[in-house]
Amino acid sequence: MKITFCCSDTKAGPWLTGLRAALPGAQVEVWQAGAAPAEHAVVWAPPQQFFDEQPQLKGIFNIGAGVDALLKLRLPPQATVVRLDDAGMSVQMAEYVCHAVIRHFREFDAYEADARAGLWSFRKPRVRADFSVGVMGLGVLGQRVARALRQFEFPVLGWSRSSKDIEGVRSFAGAAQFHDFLAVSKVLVNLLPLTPDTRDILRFDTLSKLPPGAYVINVARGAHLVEQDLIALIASGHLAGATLDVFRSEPLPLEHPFWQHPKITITPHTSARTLRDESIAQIAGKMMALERGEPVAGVVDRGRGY
Ligand code: NDP
Ligand code: OXD
Repeated sequence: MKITFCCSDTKAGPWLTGLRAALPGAQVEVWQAGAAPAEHAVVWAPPQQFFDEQPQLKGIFNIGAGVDALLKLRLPPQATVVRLDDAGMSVQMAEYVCHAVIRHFREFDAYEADARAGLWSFRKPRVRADFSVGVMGLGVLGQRVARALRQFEFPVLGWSRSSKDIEGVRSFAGAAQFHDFLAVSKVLVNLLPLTPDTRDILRFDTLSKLPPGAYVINVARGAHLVEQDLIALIASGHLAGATLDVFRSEPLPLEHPFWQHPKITITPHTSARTLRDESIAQIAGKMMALERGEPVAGVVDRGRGY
């Protein structure tokens, strides 16, 4: 079996070593223009030329959960596209989102500022029952996040295409229930895939449906959020602030207002990193299952876009 590896911004050496160890007998090489045809590809942000030269591929394994960038390319129509299915990302996402929710709920940012100013002052405790956290996207990552938030006894709501039955999580589904979901989400967490249906979904009219003083956490994709609308709604006082891990342009340009905004906390697309060893084990297992003609989890539905 021949495997070609084409991942921008990723050191190939350890991936090749890991894939070779996990798939003894397979020939694993870094793709170069003009390379011989392979059966399977392991990719992140490959150029169009890669697929133009490898039209015979059977399996395309994306070393990330989101496939929005991949699906913009012309892919071999017969190839099965497989994304990472957790592979150690969901626990990281749960940590990140719980940290952001709790930091906001307990006003730890204000306490940090007080401490730096030499102030010993208390704030009135906020009422947990008033802090419903709405999770957009109840897939692999969203469900883990929703369950983790329940451990802290926040009221948790979720919104997805199809309705879900998750203990302790109130499910809203589809466009028909979107506004009802927003109206009761005091904290909004975005974990949707980026598709034509979800691009710009966090914009003035939708964010305006959140209760006054709501807080936004975007950990999915920058293009879900219309950034100037967020700034306008914080300035008007309708939103309390935001924690953002993803941006329309990454790295975030130095002149961007988010860098210095006092009510916006940013991180550099790091909420859930691809973990190499977990990813290699998952990809190798799925490649062998595909070779045996068995079903695998995380197959992308190209029509749906995720
Ligand atoms: P999944 O495919 O497992 O889940 C997607 C969820 O979104 C599903 O619940 C799906 O509904 C729901 N959904 C999709 N389209 C719509 C829609 N139009 N309306 C309502 N709900 C919709 O994805 P993951 O949980 O694995 O990952 C989610 C995203 O997180 C990734 O696509 C990626 O962009 C982002 N991500 C960000 C990272 C970071 O470091 N910042 C790291 C990893 C991922 P249904 O269940 O009904 O199909
Ligand atoms: C992913 C990401 O989609 O890192 O996995 O954003």
